[in-house]
Amino acid sequence: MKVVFSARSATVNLVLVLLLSLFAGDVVAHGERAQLASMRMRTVHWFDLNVAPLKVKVGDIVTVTGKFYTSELWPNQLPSPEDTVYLNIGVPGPTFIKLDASVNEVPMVRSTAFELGKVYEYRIIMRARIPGRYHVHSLLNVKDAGSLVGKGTWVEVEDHSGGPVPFVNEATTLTGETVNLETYGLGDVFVWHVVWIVLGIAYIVYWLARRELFIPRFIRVREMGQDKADEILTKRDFVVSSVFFTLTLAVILGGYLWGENKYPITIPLQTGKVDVVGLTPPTGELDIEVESARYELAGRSLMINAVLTNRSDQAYSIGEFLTANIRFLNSAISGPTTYPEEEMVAFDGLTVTGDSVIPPGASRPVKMVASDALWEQYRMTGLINDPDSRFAGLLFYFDEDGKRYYQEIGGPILPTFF
Ligand SMILES: [Cu+2]
Repeated sequence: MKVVFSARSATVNLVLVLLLSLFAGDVVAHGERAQLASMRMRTVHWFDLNVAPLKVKVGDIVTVTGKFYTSELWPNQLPSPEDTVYLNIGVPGPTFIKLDASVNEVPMVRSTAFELGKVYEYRIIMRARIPGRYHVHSLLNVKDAGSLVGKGTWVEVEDHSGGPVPFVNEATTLTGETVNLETYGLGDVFVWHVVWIVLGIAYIVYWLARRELFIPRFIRVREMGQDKADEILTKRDFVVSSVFFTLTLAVILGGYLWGENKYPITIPLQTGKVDVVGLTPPTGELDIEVESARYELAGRSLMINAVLTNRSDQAYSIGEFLTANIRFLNSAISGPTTYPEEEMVAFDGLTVTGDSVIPPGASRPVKMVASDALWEQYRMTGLINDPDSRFAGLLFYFDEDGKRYYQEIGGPILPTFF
């Protein structure tokens, strides 16, 4: 095959790319749509998310709170948070400073492990650092599985002009020294980078001057045979290489001694895990047995047939189904539960056929339909490509006093194409 590069084809390609860019929408998603539908549905159910305040100046505090439930239908092929997991915030770059975090009121500066099927309440306190408009996500970094993100909330950060005090990012070390974290040790970082880059370049320059770089030598060795490879090494090559080798070892040792001398008191990065106990979800006394579930591609809806048995002495009303960060609300039941900035909410997304209210002592077959264009918008249609077609989500229901209960429901799912 012959590849021709001509000015004409380059122009045509350029025009094509420019034309394509006309059809591209705004890029505002940060992987929240790209992740596999099954991964979003069956890993972490984030809820009650709140980010406040939404408009701040550099140096101001922003608090992120929320809860999540670790799915009992966690995909088999995905490493589980029962091993190692770290709670963090997903924003583009170091735009905030994470000051404090807690999970179920346990300080969470390090990694931890989460049991499946439990509820965790978290709080992250951070300080705005760089002006801009950011989609702030809560996220869990699960070891070997990657980041699992909650939904985003836009936060606007203005520069601190007009603020009461200039922005400072200082910390007091254990030895009582106050350091500026924006610049601390930065000079040393630059110096050491330069030292190594210079050494590396000098080595390459020597071989450039020899007019024989790596690939020609490699080819020559292959032609001569491995056993004669030593012949292409001159005495000068040997001496220069030895000097570089010795120099490298000397710089490593020198750097170590210099570091010990400049920073005599250090403690290693702490890697131990924090223990936290998960909470049991408030299920009330409602048994839910999922009989079947279907995903209707054309109708962008998930249909769940279940038998609901109320063993309490109160009536329960089905108010919400939450999956993949999308909230499907039953407008007949759920009151003003969301805060206005919340994204991915289908206010009329959940319908319950029959009756949304299960009287005390009753056992009823119920058909729940979670339907909205959000399925399409958030690329949940990829569900049909899953080799392990199952769904999961949280079902929220309320007793007569308006108290909220919830539990996870899930099971196999069948797609329908008409
Ligand atoms: Cu985002």
